[in-house]
Amino acid sequence: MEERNKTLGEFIIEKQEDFQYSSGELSRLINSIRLAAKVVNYKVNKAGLVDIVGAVGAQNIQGEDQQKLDVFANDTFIQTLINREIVCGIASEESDDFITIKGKDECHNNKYVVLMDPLDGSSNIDVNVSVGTIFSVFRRVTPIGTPVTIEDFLQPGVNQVAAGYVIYGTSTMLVYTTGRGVNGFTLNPAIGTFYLSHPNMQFPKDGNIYSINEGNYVHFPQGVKDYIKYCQLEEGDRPYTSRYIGSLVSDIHRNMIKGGIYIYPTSSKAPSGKLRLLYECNPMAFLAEQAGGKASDGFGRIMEIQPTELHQRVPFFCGSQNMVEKAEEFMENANNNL
Ligand code: AHM
Ligand code: MG
Repeated sequence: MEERNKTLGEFIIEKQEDFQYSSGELSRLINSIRLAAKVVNYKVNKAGLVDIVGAVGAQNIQGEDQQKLDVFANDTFIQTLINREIVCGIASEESDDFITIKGKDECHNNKYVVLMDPLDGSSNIDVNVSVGTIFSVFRRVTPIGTPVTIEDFLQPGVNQVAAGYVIYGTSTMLVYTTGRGVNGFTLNPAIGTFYLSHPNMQFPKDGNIYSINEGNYVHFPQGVKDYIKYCQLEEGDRPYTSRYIGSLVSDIHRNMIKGGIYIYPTSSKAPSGKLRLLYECNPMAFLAEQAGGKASDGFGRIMEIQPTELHQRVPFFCGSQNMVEKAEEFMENANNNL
């Protein structure tokens, strides 16, 4: 019989067997994300065809209420996770506060919370550029059977049990980790099945791509300015090349495959940076580390930051290990010279 790639469903079952005593909840959770991703993918793909990119509350030509795609993605992921009764709480970049989920018999019996950015980079939709969903999973810290509290969500990234992203690109992929490496699955849209296409993804130790919004250059800290100049210097394997889509999932995905660094630093315009620790940086940091890369706030490990609020922003340096370490060196030197 001809060998074919494993499907995501088969992969999940196989991995579930590795955890002999686990209840299968995490597998079911990944399964729900797979389903929601397919629904969102379908809508994202139609974005250019139907009149869907308008503002919330506006009406389309048929007189129906329009829903923006990021709102649609948010509702789809939340509804799928609620329907399947797998998580006890959800926090989303789209909502001010977290949601408590009761589950069967009005009890709070599930043990996982999910934090997500349902459609990151959504400003790119209008111009047909790839966007993504990012998710992060933690075991709750408060007792099972009680409603979740903010404590369950404000956990450092090192406590993550799973994280991943979906990239709605030239093809749609789901890339995730449960702490045993990173695997990528590509959707076959004809039959709606994800196939294992990128087993054991690895960030090259070095790279020659730097990804940063250079339009903000004058507002960057000195260490970042110095690092950019270093990237541009003609020496050894430099100058590096610059690639910036402005869609975090796409920029990280490319750099993970080709080798590179993504930076969203603090600036005089955004003193804490732009990206959110809980919905964007922690999950990307977990994936990066699991793939042999590195994620830092310029001085220390992203995943060791103790969050203080749900929508906290942090500077983000993520990518090939040697490149991130070099950027950290520049940050430290600039600080020492203050
Ligand atoms: P969003 O969560 O509002 O979509 O913003 C996050 C996005 C990232 O995907 C991207 O890397 C970054 O913002 C781009 O920001 P900028 O346009 O300032 O370069
Ligand atoms: Mg976002």
